[in-house]
Amino acid sequence: MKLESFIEYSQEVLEAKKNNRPVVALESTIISHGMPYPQNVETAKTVEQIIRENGAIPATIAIINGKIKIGLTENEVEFLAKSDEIEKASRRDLPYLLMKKKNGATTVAATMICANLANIEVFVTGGIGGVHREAETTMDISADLQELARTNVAVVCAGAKSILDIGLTLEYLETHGVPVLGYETKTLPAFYSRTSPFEVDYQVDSTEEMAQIIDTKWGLGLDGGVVIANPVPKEDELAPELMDQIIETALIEAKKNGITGKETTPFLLDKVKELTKGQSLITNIALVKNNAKVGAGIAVRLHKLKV
Ligand code: PSU
Ligand code: MN
Repeated sequence: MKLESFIEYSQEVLEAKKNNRPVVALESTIISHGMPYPQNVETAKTVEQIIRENGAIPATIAIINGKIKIGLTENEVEFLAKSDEIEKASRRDLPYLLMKKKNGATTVAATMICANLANIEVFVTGGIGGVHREAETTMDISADLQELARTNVAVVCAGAKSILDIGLTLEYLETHGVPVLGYETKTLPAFYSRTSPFEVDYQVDSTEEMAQIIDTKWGLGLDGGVVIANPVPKEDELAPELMDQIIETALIEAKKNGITGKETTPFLLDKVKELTKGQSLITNIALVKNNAKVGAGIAVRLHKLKV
């Protein structure tokens, strides 16, 4: 099978490619499994718009009817947002879903793979997966980390959530040579909060320099991704102490309900939303929008380095 037979581009992305414009990838698990309807559709559309306003072209990625879609129509976004028959698609799921002509919402790992196939170098999301708490016995380590270790896509996120073991997540990334860069911050943000007890590898204060570091990494032949951690805006932040408590409760609930595997992250996100009375969703939306701005800036600058 030829690679091209698996991939379909939206009109907008095709034109961007033809006119040599910078493109930013967006994931779809956040739409199907990360946020409720209708906030998921609204956020997906707004984020695309922010990317356009900041000089790049958005390419939301998903598996629809067995095809890797690079760029989605409004109807496709709506479908992913509403249907409860969308698989959560990570690296291991791609062959089956494509062969069976299924629908899948791509995780960070799968979106990186698809972006890379489409020559897209910058990808904006909310939060990456990581090493889960108690991974020393459960072995629950997100495939996102493996992907960051091997696939050349820069991922803009709001740091790592404390549903994860943030310290172990950073150790994993260090072992695999994945730079963790803080955008205007020297502490690693914890998704809902601007800070965590951990430091990033380097603080970088401009999208220009971010682009130069990414370009240098790949120029050296150092394969793998880069994590750009961008803190949630101050006005949308949730207090770290409050979130720690809530996350503890959510983790206990997950254990009680016997939640494991791919269900874990969506379950925890939903519980956190319930326990914060929807506040976490507002924060989640705000941070993704903020990441879109920074990600588009990096894509534009990275693109300039190549022409
Ligand atoms: N974190 C969020 N929202 C999300 C996810 C993570 O705040 O929607 C999704 C991403 O798609 C990420 C995936 O790639 O969860 C990780 O899942 P797992 O831990 O099962 O690898
Ligand atoms: Mn997992």
